[in-house]
Amino acid sequence: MSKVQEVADVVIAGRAKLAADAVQAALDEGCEATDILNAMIDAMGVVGEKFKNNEIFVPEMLVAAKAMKKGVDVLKPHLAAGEVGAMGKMIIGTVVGDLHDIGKNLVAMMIESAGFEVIDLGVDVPHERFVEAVRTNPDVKIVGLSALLTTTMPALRDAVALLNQQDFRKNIKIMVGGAPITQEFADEIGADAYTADAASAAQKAKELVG
Ligand code: B1M
Repeated sequence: MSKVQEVADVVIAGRAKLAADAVQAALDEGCEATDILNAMIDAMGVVGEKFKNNEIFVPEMLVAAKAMKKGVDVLKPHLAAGEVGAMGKMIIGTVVGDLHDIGKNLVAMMIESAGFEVIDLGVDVPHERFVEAVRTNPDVKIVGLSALLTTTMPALRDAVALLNQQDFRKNIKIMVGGAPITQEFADEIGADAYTADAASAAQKAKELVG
């Protein structure tokens, strides 16, 4: 079995204690960091399918997420490249009611490696916190909002609506993403940009401030 496949299996099985070693072994064998990352993202897709089919439940999803995080910690230095802060500041968070943070963390990591200073507000972020964060960081250029549940799409809409009402709106760009989000939805709610994955989020962030 390939070392990359072993990483995927460790994540699917939620074996958090083995994840760091499995990723390190794949790197030592010369596997590309992005291939290892993509294998872990695909593994979370498998976990999601199993959950949907009632083969596993929330605790198993949770340990898979923990395993992925341990793996990403090892990968991070191999993925990050840019000079932190050179491109400006970005605020990012997962909207209120939503606890999913792996995708948001990957987006933050890739955007940081594209040269931005990232202020991460975490998960379950009330709309007003996004506004407050811009007020305390008036030099912020981009606000990124993540939503992973169809049930938190309305929260994303409301958070963007609140940001759109602010006097500082003309100074910031709003970027949205997450599995249920589409370009059409982003346009409908008045966001400036949507991207489907972390790598294109970093690319888009550079375009938005360029
Ligand atoms: Co939850 N969960 N979960 N979950 N979970 C999903 C999302 C689900 C699709 C699983 C399924 O049913 N197949 C489903 C949602 C269904 C729906 O909305 N239609 C679901 C559900 C139902 C739930 C609960 C309601 C379960 C329950 O309690 N009964 C519950 C909700 C809790 C809450 O948030 N209030 C819940 C809980 C959890 C855990 C806490 C156990 C755990 C999260 C742990 C954590 O994040 N720390 C969890 C997990 C792990 C998942 C799955 C399996 C994996 C999510 C993930 O990390 N994916 C997920 C199934 C799946 O995704 N297939 C599932 C990997 C990650 C890299 O991808 O987050 O999509 P993703 O991020 C991508 C892109 O979306 C994009 O770039 C990222 C990187 O490429 N992106 C952006 C994300 N944000 C962006 C922002 C941008 C741009 C791009 O700009 C700002």
